[in-house]
Amino acid sequence: MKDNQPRTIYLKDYKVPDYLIDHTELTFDLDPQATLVKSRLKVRRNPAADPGDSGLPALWLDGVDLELLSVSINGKLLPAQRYQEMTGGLLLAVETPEFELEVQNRIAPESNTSLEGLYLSNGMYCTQCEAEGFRKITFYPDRPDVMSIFTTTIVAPASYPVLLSNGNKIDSGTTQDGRLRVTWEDPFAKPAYLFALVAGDLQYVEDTFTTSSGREVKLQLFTEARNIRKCEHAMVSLKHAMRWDEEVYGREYDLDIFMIVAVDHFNMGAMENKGLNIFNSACVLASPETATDAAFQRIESIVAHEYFHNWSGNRVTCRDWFQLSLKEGFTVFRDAEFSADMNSRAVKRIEDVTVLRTAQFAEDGGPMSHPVRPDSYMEISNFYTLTVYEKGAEVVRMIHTILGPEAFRRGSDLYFERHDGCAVTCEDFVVAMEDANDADLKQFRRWYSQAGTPVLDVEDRYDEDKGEYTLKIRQHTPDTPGQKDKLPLCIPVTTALLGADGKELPLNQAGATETTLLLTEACQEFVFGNIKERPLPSLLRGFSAPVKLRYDYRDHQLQFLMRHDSDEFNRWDAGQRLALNALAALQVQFRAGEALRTPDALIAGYASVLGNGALDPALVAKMLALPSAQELAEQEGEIHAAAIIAAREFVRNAIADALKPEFLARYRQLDQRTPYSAEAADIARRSLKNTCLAYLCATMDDDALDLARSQLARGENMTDSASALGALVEFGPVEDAEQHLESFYQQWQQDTQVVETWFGLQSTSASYGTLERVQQLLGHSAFELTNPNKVRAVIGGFAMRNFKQFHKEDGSGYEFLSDQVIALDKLNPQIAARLVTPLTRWKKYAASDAGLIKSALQRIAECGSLSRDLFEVVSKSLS
Ligand code: 0A1
Ligand code: ZN
Repeated sequence: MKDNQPRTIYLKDYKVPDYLIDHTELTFDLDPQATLVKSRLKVRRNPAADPGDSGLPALWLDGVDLELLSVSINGKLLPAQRYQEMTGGLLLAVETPEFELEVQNRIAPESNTSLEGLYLSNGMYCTQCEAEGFRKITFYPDRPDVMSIFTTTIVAPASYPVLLSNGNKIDSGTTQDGRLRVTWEDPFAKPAYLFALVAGDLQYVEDTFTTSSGREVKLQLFTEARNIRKCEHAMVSLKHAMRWDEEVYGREYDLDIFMIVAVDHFNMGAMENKGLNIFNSACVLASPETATDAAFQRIESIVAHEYFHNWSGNRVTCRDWFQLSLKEGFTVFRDAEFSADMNSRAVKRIEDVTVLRTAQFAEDGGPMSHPVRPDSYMEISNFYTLTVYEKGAEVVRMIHTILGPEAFRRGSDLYFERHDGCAVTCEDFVVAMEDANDADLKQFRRWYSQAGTPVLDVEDRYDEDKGEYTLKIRQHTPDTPGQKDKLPLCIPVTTALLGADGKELPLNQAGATETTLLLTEACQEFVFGNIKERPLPSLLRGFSAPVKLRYDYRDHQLQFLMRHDSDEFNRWDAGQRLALNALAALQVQFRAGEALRTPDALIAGYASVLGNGALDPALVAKMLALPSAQELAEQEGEIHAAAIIAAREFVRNAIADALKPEFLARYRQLDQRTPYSAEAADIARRSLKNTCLAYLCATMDDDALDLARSQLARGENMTDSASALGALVEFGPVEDAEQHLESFYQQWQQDTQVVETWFGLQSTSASYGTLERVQQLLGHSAFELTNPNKVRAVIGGFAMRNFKQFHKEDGSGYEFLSDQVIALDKLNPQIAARLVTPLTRWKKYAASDAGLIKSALQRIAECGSLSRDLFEVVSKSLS
């Protein structure tokens, strides 16, 4: 590793900025290798800053990979002794409390493969400034508490007819030498991380939205010409999101124009730049022929997420990056509720909880574990995590549960009103919730500062004579790196009690059948009186808190809950617990060298679900899905990869063989030839149909594989085609799979999004996606190491979603991943640092695997010059 190790930044060291920038005027003269950037800043001493005792402090401007050309103050070129160029920026001596600073610098967008700052994607200029990318564009106080009015002029050759930036277009024309010139002005003060610029030969679709107060907003979605037919779904989703934010949060859009641009090279899903959202193409472009239902739903939720940021993030932003969950946790909660309202609430919740349990719990128990509001970081890009986003959203959800919807809305109204135009903290959010409702969230605040997943151990007893039922709940949060001896949290546990007939028992005189128990102590008892029979508890309904709940349910009780629990989430969860019990027992049998025993209770449970025509088919599909190998790994104290794989494959095959006639009947019933629609009911139907198809194909019987072959041949929509192809790749004969893959590629090779799907189907296949095939894919003409989507599809698919091949006992998967991470780090540190994640969990694996994973990590560590991003993850994982 580097000798000059990256510095750790601490929340406790936060200081207000010394200077404010009232106005930022930027001019870009675009050129792939030599873009000229002129910035003119109106600088003013911050009255809130510490006055100090030695006059005016120097002004620090962040700047990375910039070629400095000149510095002027109040129109006069500054002599070199007045400023100092240092690693990471520029330090300027200051003589007056207010002045105009002009800086000129050059950058090379074409050589920028980090995809932070200004870069080129398929010949289109675009920017990504969150979190600290603006410093790769020009010298600036690149911190979110410096908010400024931006005016941006873009000059480019006529081959770039579309020139965009934030706000409203205020001027355009042609320069003397025939280039195009456009000026934009954003009337809302914003931090530099929300700045955006796009220049390209783009087409657009346009629509309008009339806000609740009657203002007409122009909506434009820009893409390369070949994708122009893939914009409709995002546009519809945007209008739904705009209406929903008015109705549910009273938030109206503020500019006269809202633009979205799709780009192929993008590190994340999308970015909420003011008035000019930039999207990863995969998260905005869709048509029925080319996108799966999952993609349609992802687009709806990401479009909404970015739009919602206009208030939760842009109008009210973060004071510093430790507060990231202020905008992300809140906005994820908002988009989850939006999606729940647009689709099936239970299914959305199940999907989110699955991510949380599989990946966030693993993060919270691993070397990078951190609180929702971290205390320190080396590289902030590493903290765009499931903890900050998803656990952060759960924290907001718990406030919503504890206060109730009306009180929550009062709190959010106060928060937006009180902090509009400001850069604030998570604490400010909680205080607004308290102040608006006269509530006390003192203990609740620990959710922001304590890392780790709390474990709840629940015991119960029933006193027949007294008619009293008691729940005893202990809570415990394990130690995490740098944090020991956690304090009890305030945990809402939504609960109901089921009688022998499967109905909920009344819990009070008014007849309420559900209550939210508020846990505040390490051990607490809750007594329910007037309970006429020994009940079965339905605990943590709707997953009311991000915890691991342990209660010793017997298999027959879980089957009972699967049939009767009126809380759909818990109904699904009962099935998951039943599957987890079966899979845990099978792992033990496998490791003891015993013959594996058929999981009869689980098969019976699945049979009852499959035959229940009254349930939402989307919920049935979720209930029939076994926990992934990754989720099973998260459950284990010590991970035995081979045992997990053997147990899971055995259970899947046993279910497939036992219920083949039922799967076939349901498949036939759901296989309707109706035109594609992305409505929830149709998505639900396809989802269950393709779940049935996957089980049918798992039998490897030719009649079942024929169903997949004919579904693929019909090619009615990408959901059905990709499911059929996936089943053939996983379960069909290799030559057959190869031939189908080849003809699919021939058909779709011009479509980037479909090619990404095609890569992913191969790399994640437990049977087909061997390391050799994955290595071949890296040499495929459609693969680019500089495109994060393709890296995620091939390398990420293999390392994160192909448990079987990645964990081959010879360690070849680990070696492969370390090679790729090392190569990627030179091009795109953010992506390298994310991709290394599967190696960071080495301590949880059984000794032989752990040793191999650790040495793969060590190889990376010994590489010499790692980026700050990768250094942080690797060094924390090895310590
Ligand atoms: N704020 C965006 C996502 C985003 C985050 C970080 C980035 O670079 C480090 C880029 C985009 C969102 O939440 O959608
Ligand atoms: Zn976000």
